[in-house]
Amino acid sequence: MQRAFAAVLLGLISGLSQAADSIRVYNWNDYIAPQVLENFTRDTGIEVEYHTFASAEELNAALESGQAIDIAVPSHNELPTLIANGRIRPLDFNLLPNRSHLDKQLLSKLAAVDPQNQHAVPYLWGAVGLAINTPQAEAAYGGPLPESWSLLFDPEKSARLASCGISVLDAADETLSLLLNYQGRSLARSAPSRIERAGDLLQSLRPNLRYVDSERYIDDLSNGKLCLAVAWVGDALAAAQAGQPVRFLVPQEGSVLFVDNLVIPSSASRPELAHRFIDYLMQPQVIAQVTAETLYPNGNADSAQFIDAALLAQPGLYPDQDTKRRLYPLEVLSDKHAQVRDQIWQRFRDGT
Ligand code: SPD
Repeated sequence: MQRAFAAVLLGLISGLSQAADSIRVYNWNDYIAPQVLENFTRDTGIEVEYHTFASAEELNAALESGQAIDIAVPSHNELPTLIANGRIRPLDFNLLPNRSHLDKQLLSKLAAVDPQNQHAVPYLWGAVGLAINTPQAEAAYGGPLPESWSLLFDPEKSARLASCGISVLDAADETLSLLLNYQGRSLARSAPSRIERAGDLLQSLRPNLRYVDSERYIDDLSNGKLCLAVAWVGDALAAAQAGQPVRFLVPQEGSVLFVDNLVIPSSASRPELAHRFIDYLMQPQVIAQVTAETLYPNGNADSAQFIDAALLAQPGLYPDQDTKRRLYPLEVLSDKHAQVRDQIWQRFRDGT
């Protein structure tokens, strides 16, 4: 698959310890233009040992593993905990002249989770929604589909779609937040007992789901093997680009928005080279290339001129005003809420 140039290394062979000028990068799967990494090495002489992860949990495990990581890409809601636990370093703005291209409004919103934007640079962002293979889903459902999360969260409705394949992201924050929002509540402000009841509902949906996974669904959507998937926007648009009749829907009840950020972990062994990597990605024409490849919007105010007009106008990529009104940022959870979330999620994801 063109987008999924899979995990692991670019430029270095596996097992080789970090060379004189090399950095180790941990990014989400399908979240880079491979050409950009090659160009970075060509232009700077810095090799990139590139790893991917598919869930926030995997990233946290890597950050806690003790290995040196020079660049990581956590979502905005993870930043307060990473900062409080000393897992990421303050950035040196003097080494980041291309920060001037970043969207100021986005930076001011991010300052709520990263005071004065000291630790994080917005990379890509986007909405969560439903990726729907309309012909398959309507055939299984028996008619037109409501533009609603009930397609998933109402057990009777999702049972009707089970035969053509439903998947859910391995993303506890997103899924629980969406379910509570569908129920008219907020995950961060709900009592643990209510979240546990939401967990029971999730568990009751399990027989209707093919799997809980954030990587496999990209290929399956693109090959017509799923008719309904909870999706991050770019992954859904990739299926449409692959020629499937897949649309990306932000349901009427609303949905969550995430901002993923470039950060330098405390474990970094080459922080100065990590700054060069971040600054390289902040060049408008470079991040435009990443958006074109991944189909995720970026946080760079000057990049639009480098993005093909047809792509910019593609429905869903940059949400329109009406859709924006229905989006709310992924919530930051207290330790207590995070604990309840983890218990519910493990049971749900593993189907136990
Ligand atoms: N293909 C993976 C894209 C990752 C999108 N961001 C995930 C945000 C999780 N909170």
